[in-house]
Amino acid sequence: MLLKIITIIFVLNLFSSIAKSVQNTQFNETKAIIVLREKFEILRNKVDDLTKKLHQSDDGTSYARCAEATSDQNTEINKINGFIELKAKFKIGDYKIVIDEHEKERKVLDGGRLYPRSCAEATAVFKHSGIFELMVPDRLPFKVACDAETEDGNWTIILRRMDGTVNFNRNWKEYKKGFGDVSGEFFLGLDNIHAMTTDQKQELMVIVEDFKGDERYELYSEFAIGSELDAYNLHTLGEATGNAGDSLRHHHNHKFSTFDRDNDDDPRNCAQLYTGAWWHVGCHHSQLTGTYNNVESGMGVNWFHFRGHIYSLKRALMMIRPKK
Ligand SMILES: [Ca+2]
Repeated sequence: MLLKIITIIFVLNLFSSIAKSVQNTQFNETKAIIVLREKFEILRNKVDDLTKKLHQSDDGTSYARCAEATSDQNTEINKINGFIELKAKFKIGDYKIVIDEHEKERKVLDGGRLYPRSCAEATAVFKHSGIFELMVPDRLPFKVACDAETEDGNWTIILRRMDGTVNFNRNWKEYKKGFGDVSGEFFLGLDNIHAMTTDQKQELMVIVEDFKGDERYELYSEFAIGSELDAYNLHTLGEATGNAGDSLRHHHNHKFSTFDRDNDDDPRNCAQLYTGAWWHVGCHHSQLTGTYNNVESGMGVNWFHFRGHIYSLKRALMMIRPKK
């Protein structure tokens, strides 16, 4: 018990000294602030875990002693954290860096923001497809795959299926955050997609390909999803044009569901039943998150108006770009 209290106090002291060093920095490098804030969060979580463990294994006396011993540090830490937030926000207005993740090359531009807010901005600088870091308001920077070629480029890829190497049958938390490998199969994450579609009006391109090499597309003039509070509702879906068929219309104005978060309109749990998280209704006309190569009805990577439910597509892409 004593050891746990000592550990908590030690971590809190470490935490406090990092916070002080951040406070005393002149903030020449905003990226450094972001890294420090991440360390800060890790330490905060560690303290929370230790406190919880102590609470669970204790009759109350030691926990009270520990809380007393650490309350001043906690107050100070919260104060400093608020200060860091403010400073970070202030610096983010100062300059813009575009990093080409393949070449490890970076270009600094005058004015604007710290990072490009879309692939349109990133590829305007580098003139080619690649992996870049973006940042949109209220989000930490995140890596994305940009497509500078398809139909005049400027696309940020938000979902890609191509070889079945990544498991897409995942829970709410993982869909919220995003997963996979931006060089291969991945999902960008619902929070990032919400932030991007809120920051700027976006159009959506869906590309689907079967195993015979027949490639189709469907372009939506507008696309936006709600926040987590709204279960990432697909509230905006503009006019569709293309030759793949409009298999997303059915999902317009529906909430997102995962196997552990059933927000569909069906007595069943669609995401669990069809092994794919989507804006399920009762259940789906499309499910680009389905199980790769699974040709059982509705289980695979489906785009109903192209190859129906008893077919799993070879390749599927969803990508967005700011509307002109
Ligand atoms: Ca249900």
